[in-house]
Amino acid sequence: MISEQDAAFYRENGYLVVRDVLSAGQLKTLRDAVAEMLAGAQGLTANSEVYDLEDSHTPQAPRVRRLKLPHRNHPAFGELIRSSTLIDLMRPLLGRSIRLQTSKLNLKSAGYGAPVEWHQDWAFYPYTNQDVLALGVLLDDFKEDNGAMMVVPGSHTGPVYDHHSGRRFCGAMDPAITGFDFSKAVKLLAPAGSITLHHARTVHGSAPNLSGASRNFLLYEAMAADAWPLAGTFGPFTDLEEFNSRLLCGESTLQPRLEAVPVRMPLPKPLDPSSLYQSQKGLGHRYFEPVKA
Ligand SMILES: O=C(O)CCC(=O)C(=O)O
Repeated sequence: MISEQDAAFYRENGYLVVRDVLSAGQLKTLRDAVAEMLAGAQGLTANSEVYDLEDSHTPQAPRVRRLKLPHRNHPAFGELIRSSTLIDLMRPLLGRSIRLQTSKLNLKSAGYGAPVEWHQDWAFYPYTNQDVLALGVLLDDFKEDNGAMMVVPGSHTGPVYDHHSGRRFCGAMDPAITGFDFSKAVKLLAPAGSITLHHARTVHGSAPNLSGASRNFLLYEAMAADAWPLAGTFGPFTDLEEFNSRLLCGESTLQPRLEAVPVRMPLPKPLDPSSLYQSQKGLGHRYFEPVKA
């Protein structure tokens, strides 16, 4: 459980780092699961339902930048998000009824792992209320030079910034257009096994991994169960049974809680909406330079 002080820090700053949550044994299980999933990328010629590939990927020398939907594609990740360890961390921030939206595992490989341009998750998925967050599990140490995630404290209380380029949603904030001051960002440096929580409106991003070791980061997106999606959950909302199957604790409701929160719709869709990295290629001016292969 986190303390009342931790919850107050999260409410004020829009993020929280909880150090050393997972045991060495739990970390090993998760790292083994990553290795097991990665073995399936050998021979791939294009992105798939499970693998998001670096631009420099070849079938003989696989380079994966994201494992998609790890909670559905390996039991270790599905079990972790339903464990009381993670649920107890989220309850003080989201209330007693929590739903999972989705999960992803960003693999920043040594020397080239792809950057993630500045963005607010809320720009991708606005909800009827803003009790929405991402919980991140550090599978490796987050260090100065390995592309640790950075957040801008307090930005969750500001506007929802334009994430469009050429009038099309690209899932990234153009530094030249938004004029946003990224110098106030802080790097979330912590050992493997620590957990980060960031509010859906918090501005965040990360540089490429220039270090000699991997920086793997498992992310779950979760929200209060009475928050209903305004822009679907990566596709139109069609299936109540599926929606309710993602309840992690507490009760589902047919009465969304409405808050007066700023919203911009993530439309029209990116030309290639299959991945965050592909969508962000539409950005007019990049902040982080990817490493050339
Ligand atoms: O992996 C990272 O450093 C950033 C993750 C993120 O913001 C995302 O995947 O939406």
